Amino acid sequence: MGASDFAKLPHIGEAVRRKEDYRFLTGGGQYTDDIRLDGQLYAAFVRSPHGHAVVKSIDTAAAAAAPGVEGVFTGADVAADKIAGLPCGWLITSTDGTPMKEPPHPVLAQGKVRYVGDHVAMVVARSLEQARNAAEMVEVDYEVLPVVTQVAEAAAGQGVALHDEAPDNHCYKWALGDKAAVDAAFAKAAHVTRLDLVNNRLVPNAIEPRSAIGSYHRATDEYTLYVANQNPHVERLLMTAFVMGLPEHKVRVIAPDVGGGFGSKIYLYAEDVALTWASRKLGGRPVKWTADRSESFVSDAHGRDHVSHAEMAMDDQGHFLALRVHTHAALGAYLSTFATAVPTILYGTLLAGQYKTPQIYVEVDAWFTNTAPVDAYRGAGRPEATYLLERLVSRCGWELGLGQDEIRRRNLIDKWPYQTPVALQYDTGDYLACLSRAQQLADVVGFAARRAASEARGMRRGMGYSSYIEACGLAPSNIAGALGARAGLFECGEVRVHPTGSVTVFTGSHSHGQGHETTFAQVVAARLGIPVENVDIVHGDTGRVPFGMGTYGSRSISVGGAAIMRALDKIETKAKKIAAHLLEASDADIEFSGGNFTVKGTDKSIPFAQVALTAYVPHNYPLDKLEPGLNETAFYDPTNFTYPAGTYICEVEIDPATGVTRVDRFTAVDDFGTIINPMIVEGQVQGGIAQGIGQALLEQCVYDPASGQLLTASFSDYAMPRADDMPQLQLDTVCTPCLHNPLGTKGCGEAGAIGSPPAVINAVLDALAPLGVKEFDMPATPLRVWEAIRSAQV
Ligand code: MCN
Repeated sequence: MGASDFAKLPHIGEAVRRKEDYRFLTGGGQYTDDIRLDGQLYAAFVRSPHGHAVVKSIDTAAAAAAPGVEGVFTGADVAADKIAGLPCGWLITSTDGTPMKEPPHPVLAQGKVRYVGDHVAMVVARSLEQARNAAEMVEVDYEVLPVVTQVAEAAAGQGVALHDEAPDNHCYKWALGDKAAVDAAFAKAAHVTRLDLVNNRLVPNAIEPRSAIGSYHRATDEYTLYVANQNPHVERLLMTAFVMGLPEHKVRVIAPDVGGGFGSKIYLYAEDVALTWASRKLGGRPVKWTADRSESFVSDAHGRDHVSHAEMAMDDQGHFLALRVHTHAALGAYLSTFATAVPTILYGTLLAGQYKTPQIYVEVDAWFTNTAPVDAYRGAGRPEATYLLERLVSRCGWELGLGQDEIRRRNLIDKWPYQTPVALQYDTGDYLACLSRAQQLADVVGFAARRAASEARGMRRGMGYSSYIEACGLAPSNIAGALGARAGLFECGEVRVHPTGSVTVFTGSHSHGQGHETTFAQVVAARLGIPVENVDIVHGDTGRVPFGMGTYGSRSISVGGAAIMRALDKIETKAKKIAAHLLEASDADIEFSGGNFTVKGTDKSIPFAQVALTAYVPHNYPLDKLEPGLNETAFYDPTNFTYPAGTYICEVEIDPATGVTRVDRFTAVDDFGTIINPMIVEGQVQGGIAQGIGQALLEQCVYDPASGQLLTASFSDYAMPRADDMPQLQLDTVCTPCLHNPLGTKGCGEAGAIGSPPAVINAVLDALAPLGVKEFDMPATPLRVWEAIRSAQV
């Protein structure tokens, strides 16, 4: 079935209420911490209080003798059992052809700690309180070392070396694009716009903190790991093949209900390995750990943390000739699972944005710093690219005396497919339609009057644009492999039709807030012509789902959903053969529509449920030609990314006396191709914009540069966006269906977080321009805005 026929099916585009919400709203969800296994023990981790130190000795005697303690484990125990370090999933090759520096990432510290929160020891006891009390008794003798926490300092060289393997803390230098062509274009430019900017470090802060239970079964020599994770099959693969040296089939990873991830739960974390390993050491008793919020702040992978310089060369009409970018990216103390791909493949390739910039050259230096590891956080590389480009484009307009819309209009791509100079080929889109619709919805025409009204009240008002593009559904495996991926990027789906015609789908995608139980059921119900209630979705269990690559990069509907569509094709093909037999017609004459199999040109017809029953009660059945049963599995490896795009327009009002910035209006017009469930998509966009506004106005993860202490380690110091920080959003969509997947969908899960920060900051700059403010870095807290106004006036 083609994407255009698919879009016309019933249930597609319908705001079906979320099937999973009954469970969640009535307290029936089962999160990892809700699970209580027989004889379950509790772990507490001893974490480094220092940003950088030699571990001279660890005395575990008092802890081991404390009440209820069943085991105390250190790096020495892990090493004695030959548990390897955590692997990095993406190999980046430096411009000089050398591989990135890949220092060991131990499960428990081996002689040194490298950030506040680094794992030093694990105490396991009969109760959580006993484990925590005993953890306090572990005596660690540290020799404190100097730290380097800021990426700019790391780049400048501070004489602090985190790893012997990278004495200058440099992990790699990566580049993309034709440098000579870019230099030549700059040489003949009529105007060059330059910009320095910082992309602030963020802490993901999912509602459910990380949690895991490791459990070893002596009788079968098998392990089960329950874990709040977005990616159970990959977690299992990495843990078995790379870290513990176990056969994969001996380990089952279950990621049950998960309360948000936003990227922070894609990875294999040290705790997951330590718990699984410790359960065996303790005779098979399960070992549980759940992070408290402070622990999450110091130990979850953080996001962003870039320092960049960008330059745009233009002709005298404001047409872009070339873009040149240099970025310093922080990786933190160790390489997290996808850390190296974020500031490279997921960043540099997005720098064309929506524009016909003929030449682009980007260079990225990535550095180890004495901080928590940095990895994907909602958008992963694409928000950093969009922030840089959209800030730069608005500035180009301001410098040339062109409006933010005009500079964009002059440069927008208007023909597809479009090959960018940074490797991607956009399949389809209509960027101008998004921009025009956003302007209409945002009432751009009325802005001048609103600005005048604000000024009459002593306030400043500004409008900011951002026309983002992103690449979702990481693809295809062979190209990703050539770019350094150490895993495939397909997805797997199994469709099991039961004898009564109801269906269970097993998907390798994982839903942790995105509503897959509803939207995937809509896809299946639409294809089979059955009610949405008759379809159940199973995810997050390597013991039940054949295989999977998990959920990140807004890939689930476009890759996971496409795998299910492939399995449905196979179901339809087989079901037609069964129907042909029942209807005494040839296979080729059977049509399937609206849940009925019909002989072409006749009224002879039977329903899907009858075919399903026949498949399992094969009395009148072509047993000589066809196996009984109706159960099909498919793998789908996309041929390209999907490219959602849109224009966001933000209007802020600023009180110049206090620096308080309020987002007054926010308009988002997105193109997600065919939309399965507009209500869920709207929720995704709202959530993403809330996180983007959080980054732009409030959130900033700060390490003390002198001591390496995390200064923003709780919600008192790290401001998350709240309901009253959010304006009423004006949302709409434009639809150009994706051309290379069978649903026509493009991902929507990250768009809001990608498109919104530059819209907000461009609005702040627009508001403050009359006061002389030209530079501004996120977040626009009252103090920073007030200081910017004051320093512009001296
Ligand atoms: N959808 C649709 N029509 C489309 C596109 C998507 O109906 N054209 C639906 C999908 O079927 C799915 C939802 O929208 O139910 C999101 O789909 P998709 O864009 O494929 O994204 P994923 O499901 O792969 O989710 C991942 C994405 C990412 S990368 C982050 S980070 C993120 C996000 O989703 N983390 C989230 N949204 C989140 N939402 C919640 N509540 N919690 C998180 O941790």
